[in-house]
Amino acid sequence: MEKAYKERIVYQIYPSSFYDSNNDGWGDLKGITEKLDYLKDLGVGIIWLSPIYASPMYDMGYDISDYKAINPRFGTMEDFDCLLHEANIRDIKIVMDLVLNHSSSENKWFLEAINNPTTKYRNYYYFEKGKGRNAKRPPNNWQSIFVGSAWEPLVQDPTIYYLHLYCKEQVDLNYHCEDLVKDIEDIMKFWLDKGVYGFRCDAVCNLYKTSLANGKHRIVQTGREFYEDQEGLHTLLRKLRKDVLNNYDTFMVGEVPSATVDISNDYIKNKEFEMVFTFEHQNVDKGRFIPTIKRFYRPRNLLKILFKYQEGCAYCANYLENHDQLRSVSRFVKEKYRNEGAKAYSMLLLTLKGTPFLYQGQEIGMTNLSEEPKKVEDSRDVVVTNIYNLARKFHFPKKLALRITKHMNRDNERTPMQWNDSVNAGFNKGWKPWLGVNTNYLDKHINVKDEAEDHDSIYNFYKDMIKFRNESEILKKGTFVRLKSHKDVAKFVRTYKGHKLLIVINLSSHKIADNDKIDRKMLLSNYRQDFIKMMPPYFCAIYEIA
Ligand code: TEU
Repeated sequence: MEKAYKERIVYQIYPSSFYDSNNDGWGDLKGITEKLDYLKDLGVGIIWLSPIYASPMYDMGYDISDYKAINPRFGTMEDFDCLLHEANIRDIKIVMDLVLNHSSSENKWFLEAINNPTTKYRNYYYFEKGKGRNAKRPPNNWQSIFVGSAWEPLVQDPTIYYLHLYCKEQVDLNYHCEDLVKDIEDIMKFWLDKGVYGFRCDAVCNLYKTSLANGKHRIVQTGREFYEDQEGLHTLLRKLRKDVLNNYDTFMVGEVPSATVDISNDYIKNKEFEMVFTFEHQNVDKGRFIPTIKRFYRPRNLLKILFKYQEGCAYCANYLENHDQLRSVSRFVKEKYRNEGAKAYSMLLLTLKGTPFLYQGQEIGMTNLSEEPKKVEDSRDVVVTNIYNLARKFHFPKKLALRITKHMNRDNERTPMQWNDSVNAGFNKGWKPWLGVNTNYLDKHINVKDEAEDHDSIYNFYKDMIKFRNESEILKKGTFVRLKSHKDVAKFVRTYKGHKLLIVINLSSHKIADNDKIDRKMLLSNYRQDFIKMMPPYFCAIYEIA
C-alpha cells in the first residue's frame, strides 16, 4: 500500500483565519470541524494545521508556551480530539506544525530557567555573558532573522543575554541538552499517540547551533554558517526518527529556507524527512540580499527553479503560497487574467511530481490585501513591526518605514477565509475579526459560495484538477521529463507504466505559439478548447499522448 502522503493532496489551514464558529473574531477548532465536509468535497486527503498550541501569540502561535496544551483561543483538547475523530471518519489525516527551533518566552521551561539558574531548564536555552564594559554588547554578532540582534539581555541580569533567531519572545532551544531532546521526543509521542499523522517542522534547518562564534558579516542572518543545516542537526533528526517516528505510520515535512537540491536530498536520503519545503522558488521575485525589495517576476525564473528540483530532488513538496508568502495569484498573475492565471498555476501545482500543498483560500483565488495598512498598528505581523521600528531608528519617515514592509507583510496571506457574501465573508456571524476581511469577497465575488455556483470559477477548476490528480496514478507516481518549449511555458511529460500525460502551461500574459507535432487527446484545459497552436495568456492543458 502506497504511503498516504504520496497519494493525497495536503491543505494548509491557518486556524486563526479559517472559520470562527463562536463569533469571537478568531477562527477555531470547532470551525474547522464544521468545514470538514467542504474539505472532503474539495478532495483534500491531509490537513496541515498551523500551530494551535498554548501561546501568547507574539508570532501567531509560532511561539509555544505549552506543547501539550491547546490555545484556548482555538478551543479545548476535547475540541481537538473531536476534530481528529471527525477527520478520520472522513479519511482525512491531520498533521501538526511542530515549532522546535524555539519556545515562547512564556514557556514554563524558560520561566524556570531565568528564575532559577540552577534548574536543568537553564540548559534548554542559550544564556551567554555579554561582551565589553559592563557586558553592554551581545555575546556575538549574530543577527535575528526578524531584524536586529539575535540576543536579548535578561531583565533579571542584563549582563546575561539569551539567543533568539526570530523575535525576542521566541527563545532558541539548545539541542546539545539531552533532557530537552527527551522532552521533545515525549511531545512528539503525545501527539502521535493521539492519532496525528505527522508534523511540519518549523524553521528546522536552524535547530542545531554548532558554535556561538562571531559569524562572517552579512547584510542579513550574520551567524548562519554556525546554525544552518549542521551535521549535529542530521544526527538529531535521525535520533528522533529512530526513537519515535519509526514506531508510527507517519510523515515529516521540514521547513528549510536554506535548502538547495543537495541540501534537500541530505534530509530525504537519510530518512530524516519524507520531504522538505524549499524556498528558492519563493525568492524568485524578492531582492537577492534584502528580501523586502520586490524584483520583477518572470515565469521562466520560477520554472527554471521548479524544474531543477523536479529533476534533482529525491521527493518534492510542491507549494506556491502559504501563511508566510504573498498570495500566488497576486504575485504571479496579471490582474486582468486572474481567473485564467490562477487555473494555470493550479495545474502546475497539481501535475508536478511530488506532494502538492494547497494553502487555505488558494482554491478560490484569494489575493493580497486590497489596501495597505495606513499605520503600523494596523498590522498584526511581528515582522512588519520589527522592520518598521528598525527603519524608524534610522529616522525613516513613518510612511516610508511602513512602505518598505509591503512585500514582507504576512497579513496579506492571513486575512479570513472568504466563505460567502454575508457579513465578514461568512468567516463568522459579524464580530470584528482579528484581521480585516478582504473586501473583494463582495466586489469581486471571491468567495466559496459564489464560485461554487459559477461553472467557470477558479474554485470549480481546482476541484476538477484535484479530482484528476487524486485519480491519476501517472501524476501520483509517474516520472517527470521536461520538453523543449518557450521559456515561459511549462511543458513536460509524466509517465507511469507506459501511460503518458503531456502538460502544457503558458505561465505568461502573452500569446505563445507551440508547433510541436505530438499526437494528443486533450483531457482538461482552462479555456475548455485546445489552443495549443497559438496559446492565449495563461492557457493550460493536460493531454493524453501515445
Ligand atoms: O518561518 C521560517 C522562516 O525562515 C521565516 O523567515 C519565513 O521565511 C518568514 O516568516 C518569511 O517572511 C517559520 C514560520 O513559517 C513563520 O510563520 C514563523 O514566523 C517563523 O518560522 C518563526 O517561527
